[in-house]
Amino acid sequence: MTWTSTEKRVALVTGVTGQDGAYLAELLLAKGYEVHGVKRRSSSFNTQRIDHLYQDPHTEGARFHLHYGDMTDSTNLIRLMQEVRPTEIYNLAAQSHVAVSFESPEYTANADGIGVLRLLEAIRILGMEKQTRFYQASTSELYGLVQEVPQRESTPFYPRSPYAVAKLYGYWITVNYREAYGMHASNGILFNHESPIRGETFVTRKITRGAARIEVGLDDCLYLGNLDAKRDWGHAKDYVRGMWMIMQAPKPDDYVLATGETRTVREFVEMSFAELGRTIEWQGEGVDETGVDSASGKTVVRIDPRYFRPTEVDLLLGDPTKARQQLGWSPEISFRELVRDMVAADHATAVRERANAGS
Ligand code: NDP
Ligand code: GDR
Repeated sequence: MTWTSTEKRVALVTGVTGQDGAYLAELLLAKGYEVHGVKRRSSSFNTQRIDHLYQDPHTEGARFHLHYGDMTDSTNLIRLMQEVRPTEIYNLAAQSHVAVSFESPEYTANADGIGVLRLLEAIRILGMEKQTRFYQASTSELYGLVQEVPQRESTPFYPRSPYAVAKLYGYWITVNYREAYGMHASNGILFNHESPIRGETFVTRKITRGAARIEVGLDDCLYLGNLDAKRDWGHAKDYVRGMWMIMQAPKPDDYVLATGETRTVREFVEMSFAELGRTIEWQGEGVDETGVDSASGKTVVRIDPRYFRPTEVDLLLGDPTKARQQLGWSPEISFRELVRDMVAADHATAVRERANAGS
């Protein structure tokens, strides 16, 4: 299956309302694709991240379309696929919060695990195995309990949460359909990637938003869980470019996308406050550890054990050599630029919110 430059490229993006979905839709539209996004019905607006891409479907030449759908509804997915007949499917939809997966394990398994099977089966039922390429949003969480550092494509998996176990199924069913039916189906094993539009309950955004709100006086303190966890954090813009590159490879395969650097949550806190001109001093130990703003002497970070997970992933550090060598992918945005980008955006929002609160 090779593409010619005159062929119409039609992408179906599940999870289009999420962080990666929004950046990927933007990228694909810029490349001339017709983009169909799948969004869930919700009682309030859930399209804030893609509102700037909206095109009135009545406009001639509109290339961005939204459809209602859900990863737990196979009839819906089959019908959507039949209607859109995508040349590329990016499966980004998932209950993506690791801590939440301990609260809703069955739903997470259904959406994140069986959901992948539903999409792959839809391709098969419609006889589109040779026309449609498939990307599965796999994750560094698959590595879980440390087996090898840095983690690469050959590192054994040891998932540590219902989320990671569900994603393990998604990973292997993608490999299996590739081998069984000759489909162009690939896994991107992506390490953590963040941005100003990252969900507010993931630790990076929670920190940059919290620090910004403390800076402008909207909040006093930020409550966090395990400060010792280490993550390989990159910028989502670099990673959606990597997803697209994986899909353009002549042969389907599985690739790690990572920066090759790792930092603790504690370091992320320090860097974020430093962007706002503050220095954090750590005092105490364990659940009594606090982060004190050295200029004012105020405690701005405390531990809340509620944010500890029943089983934790202590250390993630990826080796993206294969993606660099075979795809020519490497991240372009540094860790410092990532933190700066996120803090600047959250600071601007906090300043606006303070002004609104006062008016
Ligand atoms: P987000 O949580 O920001 O977005 C998830 C998207 O999935 C949202 O659009 C959400 O809709 C949608 N969704 C959730 N459940 C369903 C469902 N049952 N049916 C249809 N849509 C659903 O995640 P990210 O953008 O950060 O991540 C994208 C994908 O990549 C996910 O699969 C995630 O697990 C994976 N991943 C992410 C990494 C990261 O660091 N960001 C790293 C590795 C993998 P709604 O907006 O309505 O909630
Ligand atoms: P993660 O991201 O679990 O790696 O999954 P998250 O930002 O939630 O946690 C990273 C680390 O920070 C620790 N932590 C906290 N986490 C949250 N959310 N809130 C806190 O208050 C807090 N305090 C400390 C966590 O324990 C953890 O060690 C993300 C998701 O995007 C997944 O979908 C994706 O697959 C992986 O990244 C790669």
